[in-house]
Amino acid sequence: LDQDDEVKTGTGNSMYSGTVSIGTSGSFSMSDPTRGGNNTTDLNGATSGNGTLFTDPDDTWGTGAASNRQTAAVDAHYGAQLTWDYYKNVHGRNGIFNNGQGARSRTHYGNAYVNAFWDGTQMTYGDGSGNTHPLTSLDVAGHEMSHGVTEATANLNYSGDAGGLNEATSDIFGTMVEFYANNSTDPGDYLIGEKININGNGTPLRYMDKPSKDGASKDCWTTTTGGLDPHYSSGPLNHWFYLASEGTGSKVIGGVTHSSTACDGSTIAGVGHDVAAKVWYRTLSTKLSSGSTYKDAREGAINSAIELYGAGSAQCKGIEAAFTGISVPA
Ligand code: ASN
Ligand code: ZN
Ligand code: CA
Repeated sequence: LDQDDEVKTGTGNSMYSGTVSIGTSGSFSMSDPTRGGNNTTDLNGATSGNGTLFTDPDDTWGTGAASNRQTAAVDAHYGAQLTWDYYKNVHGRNGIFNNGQGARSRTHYGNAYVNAFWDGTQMTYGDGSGNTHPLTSLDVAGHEMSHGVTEATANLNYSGDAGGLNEATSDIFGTMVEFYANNSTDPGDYLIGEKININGNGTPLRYMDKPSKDGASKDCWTTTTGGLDPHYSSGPLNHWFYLASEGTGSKVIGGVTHSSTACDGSTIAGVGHDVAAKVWYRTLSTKLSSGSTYKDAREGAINSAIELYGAGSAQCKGIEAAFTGISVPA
């Protein structure tokens, strides 16, 4: 271990998650040797290149305000860290590629860029525009990096039913990273992007309990679902995940009142988000492939639940009932 690779723990003043501990190294770089070398760079408005690795003389980073350019980096680095830890500690996955290799997170992409993306190799975050804050919240980071996990496993297409399964997988694990972080400032809530004010009016980007609340996503699967933009055909699987986890009815989660109903009006008892996520990770990594459909997802998830919990288990019944609850037939 070179002196400059020495493992350090920095203090980050994040925008969305309060004061957090972040993995750093040397004296001091925003590069995390304990997580495959996950590192965070400053594009400083560029739209290409690797950016410049963030460094700091005292290992205390950011101020919590977007005006300090380290702040977005703290959130991005923390998001990569929590996503790494979630996949490692919950699913035994060693990084996005399951090879121990970390990834770069590039911040301050372009000018007033209102998006974030995974490009097959690395994460990139825009600063937002107008009322929209930097796109570096925990659920967005978990969402984008989970596109990498999907690519490295089922490799779901980005069109047809598979496109919706792809997008929903990112929302599911983005939400699970939020639950895993257990951060009181940004609790798990089955909403996507509630922190970044992407619509400028305080509403989130997506709602898993009732996806149609965004005005475009579908709650229930039909034969026309696959023709939609993947961000809308994701609705039924997001709804499945909520129903499988929490069941039908009304409850407050992460300070948000959710109310979910099954498409056929049935009553569903949730089996908890940890079970639903375990089943979905197994489905993604062992049952699905590029052209998979919602029907394949149902069959794969039921088989995964049988393997994990046994046929006839309450978990298996809940997983199956939730697929019926989004109108995916047997
Ligand atoms: N933020 C978007 C997403 O992950 C980027 C894209 O259009 N693929 O869905
Ligand atoms: Zn996405
Ligand atoms: Ca959220």
